[in-house]
Amino acid sequence: MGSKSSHPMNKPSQIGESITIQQEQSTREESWIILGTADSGTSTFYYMIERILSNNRHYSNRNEFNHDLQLVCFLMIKNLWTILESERSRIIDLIPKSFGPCLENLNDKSNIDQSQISEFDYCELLMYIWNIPFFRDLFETKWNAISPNISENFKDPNINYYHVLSLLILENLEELISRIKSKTEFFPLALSYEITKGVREFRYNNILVKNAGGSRGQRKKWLCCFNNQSIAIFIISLAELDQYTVEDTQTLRIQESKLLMEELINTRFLKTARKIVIFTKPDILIKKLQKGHSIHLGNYKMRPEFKEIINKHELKKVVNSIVSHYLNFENEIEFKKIHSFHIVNTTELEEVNCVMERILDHNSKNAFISPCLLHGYRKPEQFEREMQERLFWKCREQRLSDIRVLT
Ligand SMILES: Nc1nc2c(ncn2[C@@H]2O[C@H](COP(=O)(O)OP(=O)(O)O)[C@@H](O)[C@H]2O)c(=O)[nH]1
Ligand SMILES: [Mg+2]
Repeated sequence: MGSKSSHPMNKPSQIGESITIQQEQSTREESWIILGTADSGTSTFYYMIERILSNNRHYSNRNEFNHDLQLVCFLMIKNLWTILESERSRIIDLIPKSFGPCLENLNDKSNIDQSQISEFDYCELLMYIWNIPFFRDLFETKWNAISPNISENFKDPNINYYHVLSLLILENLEELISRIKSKTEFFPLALSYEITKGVREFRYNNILVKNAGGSRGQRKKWLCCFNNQSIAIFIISLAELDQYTVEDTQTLRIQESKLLMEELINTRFLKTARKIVIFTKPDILIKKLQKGHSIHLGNYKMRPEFKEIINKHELKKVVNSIVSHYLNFENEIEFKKIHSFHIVNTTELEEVNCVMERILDHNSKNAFISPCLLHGYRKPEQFEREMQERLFWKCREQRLSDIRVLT
């Protein structure tokens, strides 16, 4: 299965054969495996494609959404408490007494019963904390200082590896707030952090999809699920440019993912699998570049797929150099082992859907490029934030005129 000679498209074509090909493709057993280093976005991609393939694209009721929202807000605050450390009590002093029961569950040692989560209003509490005047500056300062090398900052033996990993949920704190404010449907669990241990799978008709945990310890279990894979999806975070691995404080994530990716494209166990590379977190990459991060991975020829990418903060150049760093475009033999690549914000169902359509169309090599990278594209809340920022700078520069608009 999956070998080139057995592919129906390789047979000489005959009139009337196209229908047979389609039928053959839709009933043929397929096995997909989703792999990546820890925090690359594999669980999120798996979660989204499970929703898409099982036609579960919307919450069936408000309670189900509320449960997931409260859970993610709870996890955000719990992890916030860890990074705020001594500043935590300063915040707690400002929280109204009515949030008392919520706060009790956030004690270091308490563990909340997930079935009861909807009885608490962690969403309201998170919004309250977010609106405390000094909170955002405090959070930004702390987060910028610790997030590049997160395990170096938490060497305390009482905080284990998985706890440190889950702190990375805070990367999406601002995004969660903006989605709550937008009052439109979204999937809170896609912004959450789930630790995958071992291999899990779901089946949809003839497709079996597997996801394996990506931390160093978990990777030992990968080989046992490599047999007869028709598609191997390798996930890489575009936002890892300034980060060190959670497993050790010396290795850059970008180096580790590159080595792993080379091993995977060359392993004989995946020789016949269609290999697809998916770059995640383009939205976080943009935020990092806005904050002044930079990266130089070498001079690569600009890929034609990237011509529509906006070039603010050198985004086009940065995306091109990260993608080229991984896909080794200068080495044609290696490059040919990769079927196609896509850039997707995995937390957006519609974007994952576009990628899925391309994966399901066995002949498509057309790269999906997340609209957040493209010229002229802005989500409404992004636009609002940008406008507020502009207004702020105009006020700072005292460039506001005294003209009043009469309505
Ligand atoms: N903003 C944003 N966050 C993402 C994206 N992909 C994954 N994440 C977040 O990154 C974190 C790690 O993702 P996860 O799927 O658990 O990574 P895994 O360790 O590879 O399974 C989670 O908090 C996700 O919500 C993305 O494209 N954009
Ligand atoms: Mg995972």
